[in-house]
Amino acid sequence: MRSLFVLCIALAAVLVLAACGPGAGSAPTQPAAPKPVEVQVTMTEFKIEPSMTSFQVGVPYRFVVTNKGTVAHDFSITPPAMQHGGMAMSSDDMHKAALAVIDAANMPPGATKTVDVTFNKPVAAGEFELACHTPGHYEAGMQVPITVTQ
Ligand SMILES: [Cu+2]
Repeated sequence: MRSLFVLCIALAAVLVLAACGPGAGSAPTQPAAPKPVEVQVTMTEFKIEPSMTSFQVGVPYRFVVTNKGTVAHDFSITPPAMQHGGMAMSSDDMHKAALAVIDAANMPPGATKTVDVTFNKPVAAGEFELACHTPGHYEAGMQVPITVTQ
């Protein structure tokens, strides 16, 4: 008699588990990733013209960079070159310090490239800039300071 009781309990447990098993209820859906804010950036000889230069920490941005010039340009978000001993940064240094880079090889005249950036800390005026480090271009004026606020 007692073993029958145990069997009944076991059966009931199996039925409850089956009810909660796969197929019972749908999996929670993933929240959609926030849509990045688009920042249009136009590059020419020898100017960088961004649609904005003030950004916010934690907001995803998509830099849409178009080369409207007649030679290749590169795009980076880097500390000002003058902070590196007064000389233009080498390509290696530039890559190490950069928050984002699009190489000149990928930006021939007419090309549009995108790079996504989410700033994770505030940036004071003069700490970072949008720049082209193709030899001679930076010095010719291809740099625009940016700020990032909390
Ligand atoms: Cu350039």
